[in-house]
Amino acid sequence: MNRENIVSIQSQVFDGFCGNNVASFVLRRRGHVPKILNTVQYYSKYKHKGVETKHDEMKTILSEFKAEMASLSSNDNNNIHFLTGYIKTKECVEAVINSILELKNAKTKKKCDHMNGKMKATKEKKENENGHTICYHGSDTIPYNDHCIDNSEKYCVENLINLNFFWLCDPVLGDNGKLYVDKDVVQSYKSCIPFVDIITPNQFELELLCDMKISSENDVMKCILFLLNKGIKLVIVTSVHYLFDTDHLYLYVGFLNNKKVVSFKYKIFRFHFHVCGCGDLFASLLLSFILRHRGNILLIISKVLNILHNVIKNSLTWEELKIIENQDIIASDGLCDNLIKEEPVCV
Ligand code: PXL
Repeated sequence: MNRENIVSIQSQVFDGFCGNNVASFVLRRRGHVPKILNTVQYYSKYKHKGVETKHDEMKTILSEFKAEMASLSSNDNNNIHFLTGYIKTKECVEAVINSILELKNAKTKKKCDHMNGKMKATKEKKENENGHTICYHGSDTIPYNDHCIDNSEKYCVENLINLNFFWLCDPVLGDNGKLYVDKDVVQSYKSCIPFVDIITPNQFELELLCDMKISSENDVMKCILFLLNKGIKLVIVTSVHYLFDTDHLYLYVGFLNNKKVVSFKYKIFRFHFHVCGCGDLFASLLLSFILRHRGNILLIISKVLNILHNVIKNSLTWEELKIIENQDIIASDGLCDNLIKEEPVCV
């Protein structure tokens, strides 16, 4: 049986929409059953008053999850997907990283044991049948999906990341030059980069992770290349603004294809809407589309941007994202209106 375990580790607020207040609603409304770990319980995204989950408490919950995953039969395909967002302290980021890595190692080991068991059984069966040994070549590849019929087959998300286990890390650090988390969290994220599968920084977060100021497309490309070289499979820079074009934001996506960097950009109309939570909405939608739609990552990003655009457009007269009121758009396939088309970026 294929079981989906989405673990969303983010903030929770008493009032408003950010972190898990967005992700838990979005994922459930789209038919997932996420496991939710709240890193803080604040009054709101603007008033960081309240309680912070201690790293030991986070470890306790994650250890229980690890034990539960370990107790399951290796015949069951327990897919695990981590979605991480706002984490306030270095100790908590490190507790999360360690748990993700332990689970990943345990899953890899279980899979190997399972394959070895299968190989042994097949070998014995063949020996019994034929009286001699036949070499068995096990396959551990993810099957192609029938969405991959267009000529962008090479951009299929299932070819870029292992859909049985991945970590989508939204490295929530801050925006527009302002940090929301402890300063030393930046270093923790830098050290976990090699273990992340998908990363979704905004411009400020990208600058912090790569120690570089971004003022041109060339700078963005240098950062994307830096992250890909460290081992990240899919880099999505969610919002870059340039002084020469204040009416638009740019989203960049980069990944490796036959060891070459492939990069595309999306030119997005810029609403004058300065409400946090849009990044959280983007990341949770992205996770859902990757799992449910699969196929061409460029099309997935277009659909997610389309939903985001419509939710923001319908929230403009308020000081908050209208998540509940736009639930049908959030649950949709993202195909209404015109999709923003990607443009190739030459590196
Ligand atoms: O949207 C990012 C975010 C998440 N969680 C909390 C925040 C913010 C941004 O301000 O304050 C608590």
